[in-house]
Amino acid sequence: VIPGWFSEISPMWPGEAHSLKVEKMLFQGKSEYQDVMVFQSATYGKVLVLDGVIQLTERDECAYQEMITHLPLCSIPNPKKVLVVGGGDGGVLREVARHTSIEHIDICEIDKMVVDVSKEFFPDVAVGYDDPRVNLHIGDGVAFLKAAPEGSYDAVIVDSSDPIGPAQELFEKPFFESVAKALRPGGVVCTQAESIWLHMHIIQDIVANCRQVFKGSVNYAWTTVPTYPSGVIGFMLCSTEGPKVDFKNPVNPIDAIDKQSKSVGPLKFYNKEIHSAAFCLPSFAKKVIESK
Ligand code: AAT
Repeated sequence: VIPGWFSEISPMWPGEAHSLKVEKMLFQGKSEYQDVMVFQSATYGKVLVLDGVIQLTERDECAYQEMITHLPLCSIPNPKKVLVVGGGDGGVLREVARHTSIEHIDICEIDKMVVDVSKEFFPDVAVGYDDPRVNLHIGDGVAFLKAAPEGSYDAVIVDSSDPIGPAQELFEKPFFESVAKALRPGGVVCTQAESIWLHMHIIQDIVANCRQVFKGSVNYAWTTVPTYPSGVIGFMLCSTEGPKVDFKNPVNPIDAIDKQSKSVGPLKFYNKEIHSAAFCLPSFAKKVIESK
């Protein structure tokens, strides 16, 4: 550990630790679920850390939040009702709200401290909460989905932390089964699905489970996020039985919508070329994912 630097150390990426220079510590607290920390970094703006793991930095959060949101929402026509699981910082809400077709947004975040801290330190991210279509539920996403009415959502976005700690069950088959039940026929889910460089074994399990649960299409996409472990992160994109969803060829282009989103500024990362490119996998990953 280097004095004055934050190093992200975890058994989920043994033998390596990405470090950021700390300019100023802004918040350190302990919620019912996890350690919560915010610091000003020298080169990535403010950083939100939960249990020692970076959740977002101001500089690169766009890459993650835009992709996890628009990959699913641009893949279906006219999304109206969306559920976000996790995502307490509000960044995914900000992105969902760009879609003018959306009528109702539920968010189920387990930790109220994440919401409060984000509103205090990350106003450009937590701006997502300002949209009147947003309904915040504080609670466990697993329980929320079990109780959700059947067939009610067009899309579910699972913006979850890593599977050590409160998010563990969000990576397991029973959770995917309740997601599938809560979606309408031909509805879509996009879940945070870790790194092809570090977590091929986890990805393999997620893919195997999703192929059993989701009877439409099952795809893996990925993006670059410099402050996430190994610099990349992936998403599992699946659809339920019903109208076919071709994730690689978006049917709901964001270009027109983007020009309208004056309050939050234009998209910084997502575009239609990067949407399709996100599904191109390196050979080693393709071999494992497509054989599952
Ligand atoms: N958008 C920032 C990126 C995140 S945030 C993940 C959120 O999921 C956290 O706010 C956490 O409190 C919440 N969470 C964890 N478990 C649950 C649960 N069971 N139900 C509801 N919300 C939950 C993800 C960063 C990925 C990091 C990659 N290394």
